[in-house]
This record gives sequence, structure tokens and C-alpha cells, in this order.
Amino acid sequence: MTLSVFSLLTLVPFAAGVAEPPKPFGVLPTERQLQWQDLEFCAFIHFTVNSFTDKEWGYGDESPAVFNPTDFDADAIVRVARDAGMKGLVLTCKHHDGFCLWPSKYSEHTIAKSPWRGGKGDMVRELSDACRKQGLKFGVYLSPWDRNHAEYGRPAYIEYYRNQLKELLTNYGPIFEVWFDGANGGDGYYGGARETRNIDRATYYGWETTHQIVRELQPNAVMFSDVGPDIRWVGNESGYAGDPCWPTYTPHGKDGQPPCPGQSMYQEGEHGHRDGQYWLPAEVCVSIRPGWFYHAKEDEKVRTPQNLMKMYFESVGRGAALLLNLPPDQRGRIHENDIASLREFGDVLKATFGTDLAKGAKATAGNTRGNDSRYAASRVNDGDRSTYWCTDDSELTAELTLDLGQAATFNVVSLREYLPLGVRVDDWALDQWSDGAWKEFAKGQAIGNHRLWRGDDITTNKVRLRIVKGAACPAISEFALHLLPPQAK
Ligand code: FUL
Repeated sequence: MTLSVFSLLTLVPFAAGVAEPPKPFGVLPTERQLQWQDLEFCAFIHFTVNSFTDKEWGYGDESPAVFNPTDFDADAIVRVARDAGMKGLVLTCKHHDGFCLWPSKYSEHTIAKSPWRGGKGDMVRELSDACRKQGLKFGVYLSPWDRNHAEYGRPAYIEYYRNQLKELLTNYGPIFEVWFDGANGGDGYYGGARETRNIDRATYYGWETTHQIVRELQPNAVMFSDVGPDIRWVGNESGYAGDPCWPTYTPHGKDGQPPCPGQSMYQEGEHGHRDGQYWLPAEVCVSIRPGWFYHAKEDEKVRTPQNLMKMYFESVGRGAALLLNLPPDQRGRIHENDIASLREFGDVLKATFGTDLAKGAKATAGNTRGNDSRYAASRVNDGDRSTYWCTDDSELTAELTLDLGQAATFNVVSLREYLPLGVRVDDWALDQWSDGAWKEFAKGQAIGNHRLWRGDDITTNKVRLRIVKGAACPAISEFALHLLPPQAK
């Protein structure tokens, strides 16, 4: 089992100290959620018959013969994602059209009936292998809505769906994320019936049983949907989380109905709820192009490196995760325009966050928990996310100063709370030392997994973090300073 950075703390023997760690506050993340929140930035790969028929939602009557990428290269796709700084990849193993990218033994509507690799290919295998080889985690999207299947809408389809899920969860190594889409447009081919089939979203899929299958076969995998159970949809496909975006959330149904995928007040996902009943961090899924699937007519509509950076700050920088879609083209390659944009974005991202201008700065705090060095101010800039600065229980407001020794210029501040203790901070502010006095340059609500501020260049020798309001004494694991180059703005 892989341990998140947070678990390491429990492996370090306690140094002689006087203070107990603070009690956790509110609802808390599970180990699998912590591992997932560590990743922050992953790739989404949308690929199916649509990539060849120029559609976004296949009707389900497409012949498998149309699926024939001429130059598919899983290693090349994964390399593009890895070079951009992505840590995982989620593949549409089956989209709404029902076509399977692996040779499922439960279906005829699969890659085995396509000309690709002479019908002997398995794209889930090739991509999951490539991910493992290059150090990315691998996740699966299996559309609950299936416009091809004759039994869709009836109990037999649920058995089929679960059998397919079992194939994906047992034959392809560790799975880090299982993606349950809430979309359902009703009409489809359905084995030739060509009709509209409406299902009761709350009861038809029997989600609890399906979730149990995932827990049994892949206990470390997180499950995504509009309403969890592990991670939630942020509520838009435009590439931003709300400000603030709490990882805590209470899913609400529509019109008093129970919440379920495809039937919830998903717009509330943008901000989450400060006192939400569950730890359900947000995922921002968005495409690098207008569509989720490749369309040649969108080759000139690829997001620019600057736009990707904006999305990064408005998703990862608000404590959510960014799942950025990169649709392979008819060759089975990521298009050159997408690669060029990603490369520039990825290079700037690495250069910016690769240098912490607060490293080596002298950190001092108004209060340190029990004067115990394990909770000292210096824990915020030791480059170790498993350590944190913390105050006495009575101190809900607090301040911490970084003395840089000499003037430095930055335009990005990065803050993190120590997540295993919950979200403790409500309001925060940042000050710069300027002409012999403190001057506030930023303030906000919520820190959580990650909070990035970016603004104009600031040159100063001292920076201060103020916790203005907290529900419990703060536990801050990171306070870093970075400089984003001008071309990234
Ligand atoms: C939606 C789907 O309908 C889109 O086709 C896409 O897969 C997106 C990520 O989720 O619900």
C-alpha cells in the first residue's frame, strides 16, 4: 500500500516534547482521500467511436469497425501527461455509446470487433501499463448510461454493468479513481429498439451495491460522482472551483428527493459547505478543447498556456483537484497543438513551483503549541507536508512571520493546512513588510489542501500570515513563496 505524506508522521518517533497534538476538527478525510488529494493534477482521456464519427455523445449504433486509430501509442499519451506535471490518468473505458476499449467478455460491442490491432488489442491494458511504467496512477470511467445495450433500463443491465466493473477492477492492476458519470439523455439504440428509456436515477443503479464492489476489489480507489461517496463533482465543466471551495459537503437532492448521481443540487459543489456532513473534496473536470472528444475543427481552439495556468490557480489553488481532458485524435495521439500548449504550461508550472523563495527563511510565530519544537513555525517551510506549525488550543487567531533575510520578489503564495486534522481555518490574511510597517496584500477564506494566491510582483524582506478566524487552533503545513514569470500571466 502506498502511504500519503501524512501517514509518515505516525512513523516518526515523538521527540521529547510537552504538547499533545491538537484534536482533529470536524469531519475528516480517509487515508484514500488523502492519497488522492496529494495528486492534485491528473489527465482525463476521452476516446471512443465518437473520435471517429465527430460526435460528443454516440447513439450506440456505431459499428465497431469505425474505431481504427492509425498510430495509437499509450506511452506517448502518458508521456504528454507526465511532462505536464500530471500524477494520474482516468480513461473512458466505456462512454455513453457503450463501446468498450477492452475486450469485455460480456459484450460484443468492443474493441475486439474493431480493426485495431486486428481485433486483438486492449487499450485499457496498454494505457494502464504505460501509466505504471511512467509512474502515473490509473483510473477508470465506466459510463452507467449505455445507449447500445439492449437491456438498458432493466435489471439485467445492472448485472452487466457490475460484471464490467469487476473486469476493470481485477485485470488492470491498482486503480486510483473510479468515475461515475451522472449524464443520461434517455434516447438510444438499445439493441435496435431505438427508443427513449427513462430510469429512476435514485433506485435503478443500486449504487450502494456497486460501491461495495469497488471497496472490495480496490480498497484504495476513490469514487467520483456528483455526490461522492469519496470525491464530488465541482458542479461545472468550465475549469474552476468556487472561492472558497470547502472539502466538506452535504449533497442535496432536487425537490426534496434523495441526492444521487445526475439528480442533485450539484451547483452547490462549487463552494461546498463549511459545516458539510462529509469529507467530499471537489474535482474540477474540464477539457483542453471545447469538446470532450477530438474534433479536427477544434484544432485552433485549444486552451492557451495562460488559460491553463488560470484554471490551475482556480482549481488546485482553491484546494480542488484538476482533471484535465486530453482527447486523442484519429491517429490515437494527442494533437500537436495540445502538446505545445501543455508543454509551455507544464514548464512554467515546474519552474515556478520548483523554487520556494521562503526556503531558508527564518519563521517565527506569536504562539507555538506548548513551546514544543514539533509544532514550531519552521515547520511551514521545511519542505515537509507531514509537519506543521500549530498553536495552543486557546489560540484561534494567530500570526506567523517569514523573515527572508534580504529582499525577494514573489507573486504567488502557497498555503496548506495539515489535512488529517480537518479544515480549521476560516479567514486568513497576508501582509508584506513595507516602509517599516505591515501592509495587507491578500485575504481570503479557507486554506484546506492547498490555497494559492497570485497577484502583482511584491518585493520585500518579510511576509506575514495572519489567521484571522479559525474554528480550532490552526495547523499549517506550508507557507511558500514563488515567482511566476511574466509570460504566464
Ligand atoms: C459528462 C458526459 O456527458 C460528457 O460526455 C463527459 O464524459 C463529461 C466528463 O461528463 O457528464
